[in-house]
Amino acid sequence: MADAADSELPNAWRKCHGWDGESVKALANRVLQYEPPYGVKRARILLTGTVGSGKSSFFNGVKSVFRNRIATQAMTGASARSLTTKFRTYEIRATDGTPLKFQLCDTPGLEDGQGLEPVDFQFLLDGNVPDGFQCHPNTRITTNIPGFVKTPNISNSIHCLAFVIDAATVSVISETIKKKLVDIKDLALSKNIPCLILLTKVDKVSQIADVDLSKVYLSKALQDKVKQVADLLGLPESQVLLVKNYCKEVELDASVDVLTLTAIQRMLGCADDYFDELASQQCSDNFENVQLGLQAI
Ligand SMILES: Nc1nc2c(ncn2[C@@H]2O[C@H](COP(=O)(O)OP(=O)(O)OP(=O)(O)O)[C@@H](O)[C@H]2O)c(=O)[nH]1
Ligand SMILES: [Mg+2]
Repeated sequence: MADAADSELPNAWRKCHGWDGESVKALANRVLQYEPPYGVKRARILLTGTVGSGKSSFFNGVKSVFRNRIATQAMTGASARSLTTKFRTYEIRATDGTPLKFQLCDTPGLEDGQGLEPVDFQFLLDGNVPDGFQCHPNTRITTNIPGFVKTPNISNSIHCLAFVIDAATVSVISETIKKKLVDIKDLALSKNIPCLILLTKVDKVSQIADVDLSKVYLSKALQDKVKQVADLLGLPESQVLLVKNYCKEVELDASVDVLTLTAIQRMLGCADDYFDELASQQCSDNFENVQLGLQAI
């Protein structure tokens, strides 16, 4: 049940091509056909954000679309501390078992005074951290962690960073967490890694979206939340994508899938921009001084 007041606008504040099963199929097909450019094997997207914002649920939602059933592979739930404690890289497969050309990397939620710090993201973004790495609340990621990937290449590194933010709690994010988020964003941008925001739990802040998810872009409350979270992180509103994760549903829902797939599509577009930028740098630098050479795939 949404708790904030909401009102329905006469016109949508963002375009959407449709909310039915056909729209899901069209969007899913585009994602199924996605191939990264320059012969890169796959795009890698890192999910970070506050505790309980829906990072693991988002991966489950993406898997659900392509498995045609509600998936619960990543553990999810409400807890004061991060439920996810490991760095996990998830592959998504089509119904015939073919792996899609992107991976989602899940991380523990950012906490006040403990947990992951911006400095850890240096290694997470560069691809030094192995899948399954157990994060410890008060220990930094260093070159001494077990399985540290010493010479990561483009297959290990991150090509798009998604901040997963709970729309219902964005107003009460502490200054410490806000600083962590902004520092992580600045670090990613310094590496030319594009950043997006997934604004989750839209059903909790908009009565309109709660009753009919296909009306998300008519919700005044959500339009305001998008502005608020874009300001919080210093990113353009166009980089904020609305998400409603599966939490109580037992069947797939086309509107949920449309939002999930729209977010994935934007992430893949961002990853392609990253590859384009890297390729153009390689040309201008004459293949020198580029840490992650595309030719190293
Ligand atoms: N109503 C609603 N609940 C959601 C949504 N997304 C996630 N949840 C619920 O929020 C809780 C936390 O979700 P998780 O996916 O575990 O969040 P997380 O970011 O992975 O959390 P940590 O790993 O603990 O940092 C779960 O109870 C989910 O069912 C959403 O879009 N709407
Ligand atoms: Mg989690």
